[in-house]
Formats: sequence, C-alpha cells, structure tokens
Amino acid sequence: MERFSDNPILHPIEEHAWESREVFNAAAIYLDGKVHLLYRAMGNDKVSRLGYATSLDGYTIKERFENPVFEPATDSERDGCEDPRLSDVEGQLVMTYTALREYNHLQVYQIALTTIAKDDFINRQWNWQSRKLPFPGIRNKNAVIFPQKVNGRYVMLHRIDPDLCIAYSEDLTKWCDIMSVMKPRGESWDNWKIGVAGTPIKINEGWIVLYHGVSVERMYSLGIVLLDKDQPEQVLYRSKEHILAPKEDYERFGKVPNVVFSCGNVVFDDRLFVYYGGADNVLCVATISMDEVLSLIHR
Ligand code: BMA
Repeated sequence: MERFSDNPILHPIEEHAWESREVFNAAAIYLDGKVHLLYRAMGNDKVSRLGYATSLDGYTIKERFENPVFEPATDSERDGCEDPRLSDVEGQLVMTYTALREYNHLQVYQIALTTIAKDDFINRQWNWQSRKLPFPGIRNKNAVIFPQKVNGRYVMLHRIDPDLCIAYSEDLTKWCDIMSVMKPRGESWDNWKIGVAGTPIKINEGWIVLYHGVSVERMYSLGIVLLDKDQPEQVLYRSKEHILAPKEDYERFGKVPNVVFSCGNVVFDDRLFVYYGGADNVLCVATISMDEVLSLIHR
C-alpha cells in the first residue's frame, strides 16, 4: 500500500479536553461526494468518544468538528465508545463499536450497535437511534455489518478471540449462526489473533475484506481476504503477506507501539483508501488501486 506522504492526517488537539491525547481508529464512508470520518478520540479522562471530520480528496482534512458527535450514554459503555465501523445498509447507516465498562480496573468490553438515517448523517443531525448490544455480556469486539443483506439477512463480522467470526440477523437485534471464519496462522504475521478492519467491499468475485492480524510479538498489521458472495463464511483467498505493517515512526512509537489498525476503508476514483490508527495515537491513510487489489486476489 502507498502511505500518504503527509501522514498523519489527524493529530490530537491539546485545547480540546476530549481529544487532547489520542485520535485514531476511524470509521469511513463515502457519501455525497466526500469521505466522512468518525474517529476515536481520547483525552485525559481516558474515555473514548467519536469525533467527526471530512475530506474531499480522501487525504486532506477539510473540516473537523470542535465537539464529539457520539459519546457514552448507557451504563455498559460508561468508560468508552471505541473503534467505530460504519456501513450504508439499504439506505440506513449502521454503526458498530466497542462498548467499554471498567470494574475495579477490569476492562469489560462488548459489541454495541446503533443506526442513523442517511439524511440525518449527511446533514449533521446526530440523531443516533437506540443503542443495542448484539451479544449482551459476551467479551467481543471489532464488529462490522456488510453493506448489503446476504440471502435476506444482515451479516456481521466480529472477533471472538482469537478468530474472525461471522453472525447473521433478520432484524439487527437477534443474532444467530455464529461461527468462525478464519483462525490465526502459525509462523506468520497473523499468528495470535485476527479481526476485521473496515466495511466489506462487494466486487464480482465476492467480498473484499481487510483484516488486522496480531503476532505474538504484539505487532498489528493488515491483510486482505476474499469471501464468497453468497456464503461469506467461505474464504476464497487470504493474503500470505500483510499489505501494511508498522514501519514509519508514527506507526512504531506511540501509546501502543507497532500498530497499524483500521476500522474504515472507502473506494473512489478506482482507489481503495484505508484509514488507520498509527500506534494508537494518530490517524493515517494509505491507498492502493483497485486493479492491484484484483491482481492480488487473482494471484
Ligand atoms: C485492539 C483495539 C484497538 C487498538 C488495538 C491496538 O484490540 O483495542 O482499539 O487499536 O487493539 O492496541
């Protein structure tokens, strides 16, 4: 992948208490001629909230809001709303994120989900609908919803450590048919745990999905897979090598060293734009042409 020469594209802002320490893992969606980013932000209180920024060319930030657009509102997410992922599913936007609650320094996290009407989102009317817990009480994170139903059902990818898993739902509330899709690979960059990165992308051959792989040395890298169009639990291709791994200083040094971690990707002008957190500190972007992606999965 090609890193943007002016990375990072977002830094913390010291004067904003809610985003004074870290701004990283962002959901990304291309709507209305621009890239919309919902990024995870932390201040001195160590609570994750979501900030909002846009870009016209995918690289340069055009606007950035002064205040968070999504914050903890329920008991189960009292200590943070982390790692958002956003999908345009048949006209409504579905956001998944990690709800965090701490008990005596024990981190209890689980997947949470909410929706917002597309027009409200575009008009910056932050009318988030009710917040649901798809798997109440289950230790789980890194969920994303496919941008289209498959065989009449919503589909979610999520991570029950250490596997990348799938689940199906008729109504976004009750989830079933939970199964493992991919496991970590021995002797590789993804040998400890794996989970989805951004929203799956539909192409003729199936679903392109970027995923994060963690090695036992705690290095977070990104790989790519192709999932079957009608049975996305079937993996048709999995990259042997990572497509992005920590290399630059802003990926190697920070709150958590050696991390490239993505929650959002968009395709426009025949390029795949991947937004990723560098060392859990800053937000970056790297791109690859769709032709190259296709030649990778045909190899
Ligand atoms: C994951 C998530 C991410 C984070 C990554 C690396 O488990 O918590 O938010 O970027 O670890 O620390």
